[in-house]
Amino acid sequence: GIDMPYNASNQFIDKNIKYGLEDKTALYYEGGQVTYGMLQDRVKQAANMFNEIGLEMEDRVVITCYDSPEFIYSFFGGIRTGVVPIPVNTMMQPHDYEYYLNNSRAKSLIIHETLWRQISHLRKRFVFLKHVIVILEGAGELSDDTLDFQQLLDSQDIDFQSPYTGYDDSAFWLYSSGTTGEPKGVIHLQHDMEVSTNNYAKKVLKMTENDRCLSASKLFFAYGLGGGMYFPLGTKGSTILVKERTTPEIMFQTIEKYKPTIFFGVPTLFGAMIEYAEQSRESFDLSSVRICASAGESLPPFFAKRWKELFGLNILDGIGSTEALHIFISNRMDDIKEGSSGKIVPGYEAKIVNEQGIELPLNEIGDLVISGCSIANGYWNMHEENKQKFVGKWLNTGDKYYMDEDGYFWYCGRADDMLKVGGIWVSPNEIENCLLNHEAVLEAAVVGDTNENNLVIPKAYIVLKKDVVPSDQLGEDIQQFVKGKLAGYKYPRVIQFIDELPKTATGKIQRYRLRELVSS
Ligand code: 3SK
Repeated sequence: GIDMPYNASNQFIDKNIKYGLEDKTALYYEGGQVTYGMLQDRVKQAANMFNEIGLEMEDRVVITCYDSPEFIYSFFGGIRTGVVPIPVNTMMQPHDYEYYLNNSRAKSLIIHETLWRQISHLRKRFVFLKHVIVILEGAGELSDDTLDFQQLLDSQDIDFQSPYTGYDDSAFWLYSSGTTGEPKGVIHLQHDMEVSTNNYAKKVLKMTENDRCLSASKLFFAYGLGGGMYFPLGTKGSTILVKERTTPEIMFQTIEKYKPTIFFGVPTLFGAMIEYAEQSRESFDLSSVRICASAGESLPPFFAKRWKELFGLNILDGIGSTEALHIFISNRMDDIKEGSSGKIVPGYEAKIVNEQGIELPLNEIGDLVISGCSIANGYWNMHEENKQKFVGKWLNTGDKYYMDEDGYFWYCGRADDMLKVGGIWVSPNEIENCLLNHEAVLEAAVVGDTNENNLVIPKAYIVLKKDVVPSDQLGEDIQQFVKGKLAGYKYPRVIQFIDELPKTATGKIQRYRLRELVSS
C-alpha cells in the first residue's frame, strides 16, 4: 500500500524520459509515430481525464480498443491515477461485453466507434456503467449520452500529481476465457509487469533499446500486452501497433515495412504464414528479425523446422498464462530443444506433481505448478476457482507436463485432455504433432472416443491442406504414417476429416467441443 509508493506508469513511461529518451519513437502505427515525450504527456492527460469524469482509485474502466496509441494512453492513464483498466477482446459478441461490464462493475467504457455501434443498443443493461467514451474513427457523430475521447483528452492539463498507489495495489485486470465456464477476471498488481519484463524480456529475450517489437497477438491478450506494449516500453525499445486483424499477409507486409527485431506469434499463425509463403511462392524479407517467439500452445516441431528452412530463423517456444501474466518456461536463443517448451525462466520455480500435490520424479507426467512474483492476486469474485488455482505460492497451470533429466519441460496436454489408452497415458499433443508431419494435413486435434467394448481410443479430427480430397484411403494412409512414427498403441483408430477446428479467440483448440461431437 502507501508505505511503499510504486506506480507502473512511472516504470514504463517516466523512466524513459529520465533516461533522456523523450524524442525517441515509442510507438509506430498506421497514422504515424509517437515519441516517449508525447506518450508521457498523453498518459498524464488520460489520468486527468479519468479524474475529471469523477473516477477514483480502484474504480474500473473497460477498454475495448484496437491496437492503437489510444489503447496505451487509456491503459497507463488509468494505472497512473489508481483507476484499474480492463482491456477486453474486440472480437466478441454483444452479450460478452454485457458480461465484462457487469461482472467487473466498470464505471466507464472506452471504446472504438465501430465497436460501440455494435453494442450501444444494450446500454440500459450495463447496470454500473456511467460513462461511455468513444474513440471516433473519422468525422463521426456522437449521441448525447457519450463522450468524445479525443476532445476530452485534448482538453486536459499535462501536469499530473501521482496518487498513492503502492507495489501491491491492483493495477489492471485481464479476462481469461479458459476452455470452459465463464471468463474470469484476473487481477494483476502494480508490480507484475515489471517482474515479467525483468524475468522474461530482459533475461531470456535479452531485450535492449535496439529492439522493435511486433506482436501478432493483440494487446488485450496477456501475451500481446507484454510483447506489444510493456516489454518494449520497459526496455527503452519501440513497438509497432497493427489495428487490423492478424493475417499472414498483414504480418509479412508489416515485417517488411517496419522491420521489427522481435516477432511474437502463435503456432497457428506460424503454420498459416508457412502455408501462405509456400502457396504464393513469394519470398519475404524477414532479415530485420532476431527472435521469433511463440506461445499460446506448444509449437509443433514441424512448424519450427519449416520456418527455419524458409526464413533461416529459429522459433523460441515457451509457455505462459494470463494468471502468470507472461512466459515462465521457455527455450533460449542458444539453447533450443525442439518440441520442448524449454527450461524455467529465471525468477520462477516449477514442479510436476501428482493429484495429492506430491512432487514426481523426472520424466513422469503430472500437473505443472509454478510460482513467481508476476502471478495474479486471484480471480475477481470466484471463491471456489481461487481455491483450486492459487494454492499457497503455487499456481496450478492446468497443464500436464514432464521434466527431463536436462531440465527441459515437455507438454503433454491440458489436464483434462489426456487419454488413457489400454491403461497407458497418451498425449493427444504428441499424436497431433506427428499428424502435422503428413503432407496432406493442415491441422489436427486428437480426443478420446470409445470402441465397441467401451474402451478409450484416440480419434483424430483433421483439416486437410487446400485442394487435398478426403477419402477412406487417405485416412488409412495417415494411420499407417502415425504407426510408422509412434509407439503402436498411439495411432488414431478413427480419423474424421473436418473443414475447421473449433478454437477459442486466442486460437487454442477447444477439445471439449470435439468431445461433445464424439459423444453426440
Ligand atoms: O498461452 C500462453 O502461453 C501465454 C503466454 C504469455 C502470456 C499469456 C499466455 C496465455
